[in-house]
Formats: sequence, structure tokens, C-alpha cells
Amino acid sequence: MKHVPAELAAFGGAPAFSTPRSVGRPNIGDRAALFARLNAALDRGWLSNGGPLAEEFEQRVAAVAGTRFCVATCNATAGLQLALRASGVTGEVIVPSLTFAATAHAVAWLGLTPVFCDVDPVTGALDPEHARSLIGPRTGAILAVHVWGRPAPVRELEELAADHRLRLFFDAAHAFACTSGGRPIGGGGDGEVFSFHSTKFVNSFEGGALVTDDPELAERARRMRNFGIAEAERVELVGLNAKLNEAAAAMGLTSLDSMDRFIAHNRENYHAYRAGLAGLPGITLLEFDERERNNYQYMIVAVDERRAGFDRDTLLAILASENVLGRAYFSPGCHQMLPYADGTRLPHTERLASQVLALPTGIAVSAADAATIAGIIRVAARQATTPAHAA
Ligand code: T4K
Repeated sequence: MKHVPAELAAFGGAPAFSTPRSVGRPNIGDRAALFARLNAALDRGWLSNGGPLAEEFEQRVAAVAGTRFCVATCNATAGLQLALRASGVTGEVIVPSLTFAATAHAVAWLGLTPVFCDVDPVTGALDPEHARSLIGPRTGAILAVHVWGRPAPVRELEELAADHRLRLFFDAAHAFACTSGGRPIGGGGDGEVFSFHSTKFVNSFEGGALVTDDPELAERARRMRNFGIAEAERVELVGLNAKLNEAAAAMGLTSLDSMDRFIAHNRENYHAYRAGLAGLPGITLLEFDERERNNYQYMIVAVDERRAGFDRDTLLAILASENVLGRAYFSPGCHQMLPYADGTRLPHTERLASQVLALPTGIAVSAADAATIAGIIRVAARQATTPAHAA
């Protein structure tokens, strides 16, 4: 077990870790199984365009999500674009601002207008009442996000969308294998999109998937994913190339084989962080509702500067000097990013975006590491409130 420094590296102590512990380090599953799958694909001479590995991956993702259909894609951003385009959304799309830029970009790239919505001040989930106030004659859809793997208010949003005849999608990039109200995330709204990027707990190097129970949407998205080709050379729709290749599917399947182990590991880390950070003034670890199934892949802490004695960016710097590479996910909110900034103010989003950071977890981080990292934060908090460092 690593030591918790009595003196922080930022003040001349030795770093707690000799090699980095970083957010987003990929979980690597069984290498032999991965190479066997890759070899089989090479032997088959079938490397993309709906190969057997991609089809198996789709079936297994649909089984986890509890949906009838799964359309695997080269990444989640393309999956979001397919979902919106295949369902004929026009005009404005209501999206939370507290998310990765990809959510807004998927909308804007299609020539649609993202309209940014505020979030719950504690959980960061899209606020249905604020969303309601943003609905106007040009609104075509709501694209909510299960940010950090914590479920958005699925039922309220389904009611809201139904009341206004809007399409409803969920960016479920963070929420594969989670549940909401006991229901697997995947079956909400018209469709949901997962990410299997390398930084996700289940990864296919790069990859994504649109899951839905709507056969028409699934079929249109499937065709649009492959240049709009219906069969042979018959092109029926404007399409793009958003297919998942066989190497990616091989990695995705291998990752799925280890999914339960990855979740159990992340859960242990979560509990180590929770125990280590308990009772620290101004430091709040965003909790998981353990009545639900969670993937525990984003460890999010909010730093309240007034009570902690330091701000989020100072904590990130302190951690970095200990070789702990956190990330300011997600800061700033999309509504304050250059392509979208138009003076809109979203108070809850802005406060959370200024306070949150992600701490390292995943297979490369042990529960003992998590305890050490929590210990560093504890030391930082103590030093921040002692007169020598408080100035
Ligand atoms: N919606 C939401 C809510 C999302 O969060 C995302 C993606 C999407 C949609 C779109 O999904 P995809 O189209 O990507 O499938 C990373 C990921 O690239 C991105 O997928 C993810 N969200 C986002 C939250 O994180 P960056 O710009 O922070 O990546 P980068 O290169 O700075 O790496 C992040 C950390 O991971 C670093 O500490 C380094 C580490 N890392 C990264 C890679 C790729 C590794 O250790 N090994 C690696 O192979 O976006």
C-alpha cells in the first residue's frame, strides 16, 4: 500500500506515486481472448461491414440494455448523429450543458440547434422543469445525458416528451450496464447511445451503439450507418460510414467478458474513496444509488472552495504533483464553450462545472491507491486550514 504523504509534494514532499494514476486509463481484459478473436477475423478475411464479431457485439449489448435492437457504431458521437437523423429530428434540440462537448456537437454537426438546459444542482442530471420552459415551436427533440453514469430522470422526461410530441434520446455514453428505477438504461425514450471509447469501462478501442425498441428507427439507422445502402448497390438514404469494424468488436467482446470484474473493481474503489473522503468539509463525492446497478466508472468529487479552503483547480494541481491525474469533467459547460457561447447563463451548471473533477479509477487503480488519493485530499484539506498554508 502506498503511503499518504505527511507533507504534500506541492510543498516539497515526495510524490505519493512514482507512476501516474490517471483518469481514463483503459481496462484491458483477457489478451489471449482478444488475440484469438483477432486471429479468427484475419483467417476469415472479413474485417468490417457487418462481420460476425460486430453482430455478436450488438446482440450482447442489446442483452445488457434490455432492448430489441442494437446498432453498433464506430463511436458514440456518430451513434448520436444517426439517432437524430434517422428519426427525422429538425429544428432545436434541448441538451444539458453539463456534458462532454460531443453531446452538443452531435446536434450542431447535423445543422440542428442545441438549446442548453440547466441541471439538478446536486446530481447534475438535466432538469425537466427547465427543459419544459425551453420548449418552443422549433423544438424537435430532447437529448438528455446520464452524466457520470447517474441516470437522468427518465420517466419525467418521457412524460414531457410525450406531452409535447417530441423525440427523446439519451446520451448514455457513461451509463452502459446501469439501471434507472430498476430498468436497464437503454430502453428509455426513442433510443439511447452508449460509448465504448477506450476510456470507458467497457471499451472497443473506439465504438458506440444506438439501442432502441423501435424497429423502424433501428433499420433506418442501420442503413444510414452504411452509406444509406439498403441492399447490394441500392442507396436509399443519405448516409455516412459509421460502422464498427471487427478489430473494435473483438476488443468490445473481450471487454464484455470481463465486465462484471471491472464493475466489482470500480465499486471497491468507490467505497475506498467514500470511506477516505467521508466528513471532509467542502469535499463531496457524488454518491451512487446502490439500489440501482451502477458501473462506478466516473468518480466525481465537488469542491466547495468556501468550505474546503481551496478550489477545484488547486486540488487538481495538488493531485498532479502527487502523480494523480484527475480531470475537470465537465468544465466549462458547453454553453460557455467557444462555438456555443451566446451569453446564456445556467447557474447550476456553472457552479457544478467550476467545482467538479473526476478522480482516477478502473483496473489500473487499486482500492489501496484510491485510499491513498483520498488521503492526499485529506492532507490538502488539513493544510489549507492551518495558518501556515491558509494565506
Ligand atoms: N457523450 C458523452 C457524455 C461523452 O462523455 C462522450 C465521450 C461522448 C458522448 C462521445 O463518445 P465517443 O464518440 O468518444 O465514443 C475522453 C474520451 O475521448 C471521450 O470518449 C469521453 N466522452 C470523454 C469524457 O473523455 P478527452 O478529450 O478527455 O480524452 P483524453 O485524450 O484527454 O484522455 C482522457 C484521459 O484518458 C487522459 O487522462 C488519458 C487517458 N487515456 C486516454 C486514452 C485514449 C489513456 O490512458 N489511454 C487511452 O488510450 O475525451
